[in-house]
Amino acid sequence: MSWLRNRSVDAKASLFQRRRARLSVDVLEARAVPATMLVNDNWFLARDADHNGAISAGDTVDNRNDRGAVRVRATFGTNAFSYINAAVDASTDGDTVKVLQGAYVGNVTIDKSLTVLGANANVSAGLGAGRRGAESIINGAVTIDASDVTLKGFKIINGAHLDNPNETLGVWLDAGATGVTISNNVITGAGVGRGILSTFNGGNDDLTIQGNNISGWTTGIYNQGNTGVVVAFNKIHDNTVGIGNDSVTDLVVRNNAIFNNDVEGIGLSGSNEVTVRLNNFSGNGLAIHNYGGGDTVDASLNYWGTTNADAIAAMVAGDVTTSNPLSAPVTLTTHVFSGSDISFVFDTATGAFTLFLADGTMFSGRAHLNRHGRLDLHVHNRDVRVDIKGSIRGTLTLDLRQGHTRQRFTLQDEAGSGSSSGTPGHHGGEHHDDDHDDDHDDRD
Ligand SMILES: [Ca+2]
Ligand SMILES: [Ca+2]
Repeated sequence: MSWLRNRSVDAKASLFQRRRARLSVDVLEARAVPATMLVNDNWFLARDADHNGAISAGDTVDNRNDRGAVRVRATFGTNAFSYINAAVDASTDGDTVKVLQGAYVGNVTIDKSLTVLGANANVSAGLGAGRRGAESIINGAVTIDASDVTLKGFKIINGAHLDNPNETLGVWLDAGATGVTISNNVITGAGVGRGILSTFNGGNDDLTIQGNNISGWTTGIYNQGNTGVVVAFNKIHDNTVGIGNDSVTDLVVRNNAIFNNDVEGIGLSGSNEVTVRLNNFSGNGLAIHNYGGGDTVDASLNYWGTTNADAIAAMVAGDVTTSNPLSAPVTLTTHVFSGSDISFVFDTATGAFTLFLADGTMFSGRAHLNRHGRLDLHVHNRDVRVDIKGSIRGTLTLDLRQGHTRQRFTLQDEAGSGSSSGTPGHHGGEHHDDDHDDDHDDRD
């Protein structure tokens, strides 16, 4: 009896296992490996499958017509296309569209969660730009009409007039597109329109604009009604307004070069939780204009070309605090550590530091960073002695002695907030460290 029962149980178990096995196969099939689609403007016909003498679906094509490019080979109509929109049509969420060097005329619409890469995807065009190779040039407007889209490494010129927002645009974020990253692009207008426009009250939250060179627009970047916007490591210049912000919440503008914008570098109205830090401002009508209706803008720790308080005050309008102006321009490797009104600005490449104490005392000089990323710094003048110890990759401790009083502060690396994924094309590697905390969270 027991044998029978056991056999019966075993039979059920094995049937169950078979079902499970089949189920798990189904799951694997549903989790298709993300595909990569290639786009080129000048494919070479390597094998003419249908012998029609022209590039057609099913033919093998390669990119030997692109001088100096790494050779790729693909099947036309399957994973090789001549138009970006055709590659998007053939893709599913999570896929990558790689657009090879060349000229692409006409508007592009990205309506799936895709990573869309131009030829310079890994080379910054912004602050501390790398050496860019031949570009993937889009002459027209790019509409992003899906969440979690990455648009990276293009040269977008002129833009185009789009009927729906009734604007000339380089990149338009359609309503509801969240988690979008626009990085390492050159976005150049012909003097009108917006380089990057979010939809007013369109919920374009968690937007990252990083490593771009944006010029030649009425407004370089126009954020409208979104929450969680990071604008970092860009060059934003020669626009009427560099960055316009209406009703934006949680905006970080950091490590940008913002220059020669006719009316203002940054304009804000009705915007809250705004931090403008570690930027270089020069030659703008106004550097920052807060038109009101929102919080005071925290614009401490920027480089204004001067540390003269009156001269800096003349560069801003509205409620803007401009404390602790930097005495040297921000570079790609400038970090700021802060805690309890104390700020320590340090350039990992040059060792230049400036230390701002809460009472207005300021020290500057050079410090040695050892190859393990540890800093051990002693600063003193007649009245004050400061010892800073710790890792440049996260936390520093600061001991401050003034006469008989002694205080200890913990300073956090501010760059951990959002400016990660960095600075592709940069070899210093410091900004990868900024990812550390996020990576740790992912593992948890
Ligand atoms: Ca053919
Ligand atoms: Ca090409």
